[in-house]
Amino acid sequence: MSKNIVSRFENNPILTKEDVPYKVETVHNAGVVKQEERYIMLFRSHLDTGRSIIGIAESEDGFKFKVRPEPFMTASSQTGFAEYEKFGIEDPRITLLEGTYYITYSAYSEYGVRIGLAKTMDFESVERVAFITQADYRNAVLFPEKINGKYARLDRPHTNINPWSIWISYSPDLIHWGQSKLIIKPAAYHWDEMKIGPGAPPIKTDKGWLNIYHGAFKTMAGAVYRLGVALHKLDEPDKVLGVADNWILQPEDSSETVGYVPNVVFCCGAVPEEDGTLKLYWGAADKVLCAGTAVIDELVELCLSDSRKPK
Ligand code: BMA
Repeated sequence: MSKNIVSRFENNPILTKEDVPYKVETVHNAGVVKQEERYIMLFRSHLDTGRSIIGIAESEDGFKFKVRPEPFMTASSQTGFAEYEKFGIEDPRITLLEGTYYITYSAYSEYGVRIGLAKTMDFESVERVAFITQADYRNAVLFPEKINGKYARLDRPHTNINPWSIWISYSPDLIHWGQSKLIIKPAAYHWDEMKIGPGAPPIKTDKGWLNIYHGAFKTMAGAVYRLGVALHKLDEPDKVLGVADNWILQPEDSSETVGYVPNVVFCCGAVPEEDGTLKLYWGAADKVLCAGTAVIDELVELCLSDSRKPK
């Protein structure tokens, strides 16, 4: 059943390096939002140094994107930010929160990887706000509204003791974060046993917050990255109502199984539509960008009916 839960767009990949008017080696992990009637995408590209920058593309239908002539964000030269972004910026996620678009991204430097927060009102200019973690964290996604008077986020810290898991934290101002808790752990000898991390920013549904996350499974030929879903209680998102036992998408098409890093589908964004579907975007094999659709109620149902314990 889970195999067909996501329908791939027939003309995948939707974006490749050939579509980018400046020199890049890849187009992959991307955050996407719908702004009035247009879709805005922020996507990661590797440069030939192996370091990453973030480009911007626009679309009317959510599938056919046109890339703007200049990148949207590159490693900062601003005091306070530059020394932590020297090795590049990766994997942008976008959340519309109180009328502002917030962007979380992974900032790499010799000191490790940490989460940067930036904001824009219009996707014309962008302003860095702060680093919101120390090293080593990746995959931070903001909830699109305050919950019980606080901002909330999911993220994934690194540790050698426990398999890398999904945590929640809260903040009064988006800058200072605390009340952190581990809420979902990889399941032993399962598709996501090696590590998991948040994917798209949480999507509000009647039954809870839908969390589309990635999970990795170690093989003799490297890790296989798949996507899964979990549901969190609306007014208490650290309570996980269910984690779907099976993945919703795995590498199958040749663009997903062969590329820069084989066997990867990696999600940083999904757009809920008024008709109850969502558009899902994933970096395929860390080389190109693919898209598909799913029915939100079906994803929610998987979390509730075919679920396993969160930890
Ligand atoms: C993760 C991140 C992602 C990447 C994935 C597959 O650890 O680095 O940006 O897409 O690995 O290589």
